Amino acid sequence: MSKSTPAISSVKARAVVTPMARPVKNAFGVIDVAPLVLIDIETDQGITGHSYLFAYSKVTLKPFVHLVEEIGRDLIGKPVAPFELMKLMDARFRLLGWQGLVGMAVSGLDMAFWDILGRAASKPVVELLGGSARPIRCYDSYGAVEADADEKALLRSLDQGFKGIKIKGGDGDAANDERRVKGLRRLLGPDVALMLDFNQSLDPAEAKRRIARLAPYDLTWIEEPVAQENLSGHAEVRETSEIPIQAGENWWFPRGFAEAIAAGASDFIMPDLMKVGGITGWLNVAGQADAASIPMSSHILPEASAHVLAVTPTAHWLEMLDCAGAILADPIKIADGTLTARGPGLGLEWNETAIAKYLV
Ligand code: SMN
Ligand code: MG
Repeated sequence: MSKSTPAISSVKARAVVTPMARPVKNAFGVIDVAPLVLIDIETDQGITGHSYLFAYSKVTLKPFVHLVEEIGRDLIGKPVAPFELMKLMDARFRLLGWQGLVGMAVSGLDMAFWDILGRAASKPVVELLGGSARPIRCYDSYGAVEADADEKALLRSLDQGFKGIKIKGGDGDAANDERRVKGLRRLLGPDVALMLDFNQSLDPAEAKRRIARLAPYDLTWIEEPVAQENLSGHAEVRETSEIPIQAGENWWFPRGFAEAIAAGASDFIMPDLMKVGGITGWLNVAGQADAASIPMSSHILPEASAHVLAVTPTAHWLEMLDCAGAILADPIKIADGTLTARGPGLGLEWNETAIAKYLV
């Protein structure tokens, strides 16, 4: 029973650029490949922890890999105690600041720490956290799709049991958004949740105008209508919106959520494990959301999100957007529109043959 906590012996990172299962057209362009940073942390007990980060840009991949390894090098010999390590990394980067690649690296390391603890206990992370693996309701996440051109894929999502579909807007004018939403609502029928993501593309006045036009289509949420750092702008949009506002994928660490909640920026929140401070940061925000009665969803990283949403008191929706399936030995499977966490740890095993193919 009294096995000691594993200690970190090495931290390695690799970059891959993999094909996306489905390109995601948004207000700023098309995401058609997934630049990923894969993290492997070895310990003195022979257990290796894994996590991955969606790096957004190919341009910053190399410095990102270097950053993960350098931050990790500083932690060699330390016991894998995520809470302690988070405090240490907070202190290390307090003066530099950790919004940006540093924060994503810290979050990725935290996820791999929890993976190690799960593997050491031969348990899925969700059980370490006091929960149990249970089916989490998912929505299928699309780009700027059209009811007619993308009908086949959308109907397949419904066949898979998805009860929610998210699409993007803001890539054209207000009439374009309305035409798309109207078409989707007609195709999906009244019982499927439909969400619209503006990816920060509007200013508050324009957002208010556009959202007013969308009121008849029973949207579950409007996501990131304005710039993520414009908390008062979010609150302003929310004040007149008949549709709930959703945001959080670009808010940093628990403190960022405390500020956003205090500003009344959003009806719902959706932290991204890569920006909220990994599992450790997520747990903090889950407590904030519970105390404030705010429904909480995830952003990408479906594998790890299935673990933490199962211990999130106000769990709302899991975003199904597959960025890593191409390099995982056992990619996630949707069952009747739900995803269930798998172990040991976070349940991530690499497909080394695929990694060799996509390695940068
Ligand atoms: C999004 C962000 C990053 C990658 C893919 C998709 C988007 C979402 O904002 O919410 O899915
Ligand atoms: Mg989004």
